[in-house]
Amino acid sequence: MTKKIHILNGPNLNLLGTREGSIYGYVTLADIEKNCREECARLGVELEFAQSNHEGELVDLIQRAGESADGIIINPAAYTHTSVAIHDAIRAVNLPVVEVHLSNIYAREDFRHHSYVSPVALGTICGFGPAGYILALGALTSHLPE
Ligand code: CA2
Repeated sequence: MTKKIHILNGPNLNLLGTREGSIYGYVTLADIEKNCREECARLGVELEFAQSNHEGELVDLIQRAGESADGIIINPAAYTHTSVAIHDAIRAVNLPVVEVHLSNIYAREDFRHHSYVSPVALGTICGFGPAGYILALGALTSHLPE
């Protein structure tokens, strides 16, 4: 059966490409989605792509992925550093999760150095900009059983 991956994006990532270009670059979230769709077609996997500014909605999206997806890629954005709810939701769904950050969170402010998601993730990719999503797709699909 065709594998299905959900890519979830947290708060303010809808603003990508419109401001803070010196930190996050000039690529929009729509550009990232397009690149991910092309990569998924190449890899032969189905993709659902979503963004929310709301913690509870991200929890709902993780639970929904738990019902139908084979794996999750998530950029939890600021909730990375604050959300026990997202940590618990990832634990509960028992799916492989790859955490992605555009920036290198360890080269930034101290408050970004801790992630509530990393301990429940298969792995984390950070600092490679939008290419991180493509790297995560490769890492996750190669981890999924045939
Ligand atoms: O580097 C990443 O991908 C982050 O997850 C981005 C989050 C930040 O809180 C994390 O520490 C690292 C912020 C996303 C906000 O994106 C914006 C984009 C354009 C303008 C303003 C914010």
